Amino acid sequence: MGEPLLEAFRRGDRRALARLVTAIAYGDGEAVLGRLGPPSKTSRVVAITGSGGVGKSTLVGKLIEHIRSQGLNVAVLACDPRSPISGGALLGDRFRMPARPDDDGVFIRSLAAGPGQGAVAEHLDAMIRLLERFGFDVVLIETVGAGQGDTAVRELTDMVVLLLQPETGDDLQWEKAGLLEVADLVVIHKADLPGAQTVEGQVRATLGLSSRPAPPVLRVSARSGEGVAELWTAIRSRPLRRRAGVAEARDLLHMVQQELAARFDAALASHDLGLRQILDQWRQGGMDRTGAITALLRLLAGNANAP
Ligand SMILES: Nc1nc2c(ncn2[C@@H]2O[C@H](COP(=O)(O)OP(=O)(O)O)[C@@H](O)[C@H]2O)c(=O)[nH]1
Ligand SMILES: [Mg+2]
Repeated sequence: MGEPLLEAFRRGDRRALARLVTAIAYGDGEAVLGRLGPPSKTSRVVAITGSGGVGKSTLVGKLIEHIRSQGLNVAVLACDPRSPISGGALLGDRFRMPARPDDDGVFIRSLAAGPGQGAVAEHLDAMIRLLERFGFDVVLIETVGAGQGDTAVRELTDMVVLLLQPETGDDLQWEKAGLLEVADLVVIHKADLPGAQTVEGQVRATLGLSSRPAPPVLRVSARSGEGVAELWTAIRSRPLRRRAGVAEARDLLHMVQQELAARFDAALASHDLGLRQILDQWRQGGMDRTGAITALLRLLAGNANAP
């Protein structure tokens, strides 16, 4: 990753940001974070989760408008590219330009979530930290609440907002109970539809059975705008959960990995005797995995004046 690109990013160049997000999506960009240094401010990272069709994208669109009206910048990572963010006057649909392409306070990226959902979560972590370094006040993650992935999303974000909607069939009640476990805030969405009150009652009853303190339950409609401001107030009033230290430690690890790779290359290029001995032993089966790793780490640690 070239230094000019990083310089442009530090200057706040959005094309540089877009390129770095792409690099991270392809798994090439994680090392960049260490070189960018620690973030100058902390973003509020919020997952908007719920099954397909519950209105996540539409609500995210509304939230963007509301957050912008508060004078805050917002980035969105949509992990469900099948349903593009289309809500609100601010944004067009996936194939149109946003209604205000000049608005530098909004950044939206759809992430292609193939069958390998795990990889998405992996890079999501790096992307969130990149967006934080760019200086966004708020980072919204739109994601389908699909069981396993939920815990990963929970760890990466400050809070998980779970969307439920009226007219959910009885067969989904169990699934709902599982999803409720990870929710920091429950939104009964599409509150303009009949049945919202019934679902709210069911949700509160289920939450009442749990031993942990019940998360707030809010009724919201992206369509009518009801409850959007209240939702943002509820989101904003929660303490940030992510532990910044963990992310910084990972950046440090990436820096160490890069340094080791550089020293390894230098040792190879200079036909380093120690390296050759290790490689010979390893090849001939004279060293087990742990032994070889330890020997190589010792050697590279000692080559301190390499680049
Ligand atoms: N009645 C009603 N429909 C909504 C509301 N929000 C979204 N929808 C509709 O629900 C459908 C799915 O919305 P979308 O945002 O794509 O859901 P996602 O798959 O969760 O991202 C669309 O047809 C929306 O127009 C709402 O507040 N009320
Ligand atoms: Mg969607």
